[in-house]
Amino acid sequence: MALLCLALLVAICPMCAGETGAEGWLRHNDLKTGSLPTLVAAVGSSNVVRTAANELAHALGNRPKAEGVAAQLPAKDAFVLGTWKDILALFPDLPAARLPAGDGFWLRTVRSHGAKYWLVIGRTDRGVLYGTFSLLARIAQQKDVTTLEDVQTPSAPIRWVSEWDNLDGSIERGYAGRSIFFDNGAVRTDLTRVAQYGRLLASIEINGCAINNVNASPRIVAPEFIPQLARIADAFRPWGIKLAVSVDMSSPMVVGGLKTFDPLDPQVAAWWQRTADEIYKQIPDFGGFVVKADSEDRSGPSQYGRTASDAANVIARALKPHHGILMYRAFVYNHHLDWRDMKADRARAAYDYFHPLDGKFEDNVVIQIKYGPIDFQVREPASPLFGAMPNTSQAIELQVTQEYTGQQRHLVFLAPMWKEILDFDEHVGTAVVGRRSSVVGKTPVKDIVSGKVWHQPLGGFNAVVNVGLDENWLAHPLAMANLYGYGRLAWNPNLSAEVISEEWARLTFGNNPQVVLTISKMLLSSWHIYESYTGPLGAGTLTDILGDHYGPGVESSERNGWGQWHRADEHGMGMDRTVATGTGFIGQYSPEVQKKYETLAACPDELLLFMHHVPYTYVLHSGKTVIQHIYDSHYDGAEQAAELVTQWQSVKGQIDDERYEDVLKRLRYQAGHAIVWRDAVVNWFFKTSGIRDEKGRVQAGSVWGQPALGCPVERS
Ligand code: GCV
Repeated sequence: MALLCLALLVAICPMCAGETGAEGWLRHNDLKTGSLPTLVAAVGSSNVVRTAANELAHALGNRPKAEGVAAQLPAKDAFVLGTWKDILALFPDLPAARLPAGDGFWLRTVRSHGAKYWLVIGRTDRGVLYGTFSLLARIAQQKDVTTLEDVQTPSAPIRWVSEWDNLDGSIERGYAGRSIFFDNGAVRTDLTRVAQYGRLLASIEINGCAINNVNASPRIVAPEFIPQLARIADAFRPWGIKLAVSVDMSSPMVVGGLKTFDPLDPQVAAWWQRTADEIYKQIPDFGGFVVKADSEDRSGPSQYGRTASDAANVIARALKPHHGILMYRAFVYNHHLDWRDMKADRARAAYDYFHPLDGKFEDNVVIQIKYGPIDFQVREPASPLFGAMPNTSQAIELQVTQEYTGQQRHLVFLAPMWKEILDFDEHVGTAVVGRRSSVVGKTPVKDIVSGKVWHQPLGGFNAVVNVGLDENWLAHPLAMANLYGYGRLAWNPNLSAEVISEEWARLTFGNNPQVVLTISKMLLSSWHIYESYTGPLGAGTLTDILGDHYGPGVESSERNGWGQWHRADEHGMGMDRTVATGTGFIGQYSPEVQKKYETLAACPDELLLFMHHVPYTYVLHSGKTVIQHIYDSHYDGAEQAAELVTQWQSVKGQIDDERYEDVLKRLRYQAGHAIVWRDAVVNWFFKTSGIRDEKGRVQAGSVWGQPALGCPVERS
């Protein structure tokens, strides 16, 4: 039995000076280790378990004093880390029934041979690593770990992140510097940051990373590129992260030199098989592929009259012998819609394309569905597609990179929004016809994507993160709460946003109660604040959708084929998506959900304009008219954005100056930009509707605070 022992040299690290944010939530500098053992024993020969032991030793002891292989368990208090089969050999009395499934872990304290042991047990070596990070997080939050008995099982097998990095080193929708993976058409020589990213990801139980843009360069799977990918896989491997890549459907032509990429052509199938075989030869633990096809000018099966299942299956069959998976994105829509057609609706697209294909996919295909039917907006309903594919594995796609939500220049903590989506009950328990129609009870999105509702073999989560070379990964120090929150929810979607924000604040800024309270409060209010000064009542973000998706651009959604319409004109606003008179989108939901959205009386205010077109004078459940809500929410939102600055100022001197000043600067900018948003939106609606603000703040004839050339005609 291999048993590696690391003895700790416990050094106390006071609040570290010069905080850069590079360590994220893994700073390990507020640990009270007095009553804990000073020995870490790693059992077995797994490199991942060794990684876990080293992490624990470095975190608790700053650096281990000595390393050595022992023949047997030392007869003194120790942390003992290992997989079940190795630990059972040392502790045969452990009850096997407690062992968690999947990558789960079991933390348990036991007494034996006159010593006390803190056992970290995984069914897999990943489980040992996750258990170790969980134990460390408890110690860092100053929780009592003198007695442990905790078993945790992940919600779903797929807990991935995606990076939209291009081979030239740029990142699509990335806001924190250039790629950590690529530069100048090749994989970087120095992959130190990749290994560090692997550590961060492992600490939140992420087990896969797709490293390149879904608008993929076919070169990513070219024979000369595969050895470069293998270097990235090597950097991730100690952290249990599987490498994945996004592939372009036309690769068999562009890279393989074939005359076609028709998924039903045997030569195409053979090319995918050869390519997969070669990848697995060099990267035996490769995770699989992500595919974006027939979307936003990407090539796809429709070019040959084939379906998404034809396309997915030809690649999935090539991966299957190697246990690889194919994540096929449901983000397929026509961006040349006719905006004059009141029945046209981009929101319908994913369901219309994929629902008829349910049950036609290989069992290693996972349909990756964006949380809402449009595109990462500040407020969308949960996609109806989650409730419509009982015979297909699914994953939810979230966005940590804040494309439409302030691009890491605005503080927007997204866990509360993700919670609403994950908890949303699709009510498909009894509505589904087919071989899995027996499901009863609640069917929230989180239980559908985990595979629980319809007993799917696969399923889970994939979030677009887009970390960059910026030392603190995501540019805004507080944006890291989104990456942390994503991992925590993928592991356990039943956690509350409150618990997650508090954990993150403690781990990132220390345990001072006032600091923790202030930061948690700021995080938890930030999504609503951003929504208030940007997009009202489910109408979308009202951002500049034709440019960089940042800053106000109310007009940009209209009169073009992109289908992000809010249909605001001089009379009213909103998309009529009802079954009765609109696009019929609401009919894609189960009857129970339809009841919630189809009538004005039942539709919740926050999604009103997503589901209905109403006059500006329509009175909301809140008692306000739509137009007054737009005015009030934008003024309130901008005011609250300014209050974020004041709240942050209350932690001055209680955290390090570096991060304090960095965040302060960003919050001040946000408060200013919130005013820009407010004025642009309220003036546009005043000018368009001619209805005055009952509080008199929106000035007739004034746009951007300047007298306008043409004054709107005021109506009341
Ligand atoms: C990678 C949105 C983004 C695109 C992105 C696309 C997608 O439209 O603006 O940059 O492309 O979504 O998710 O594929």
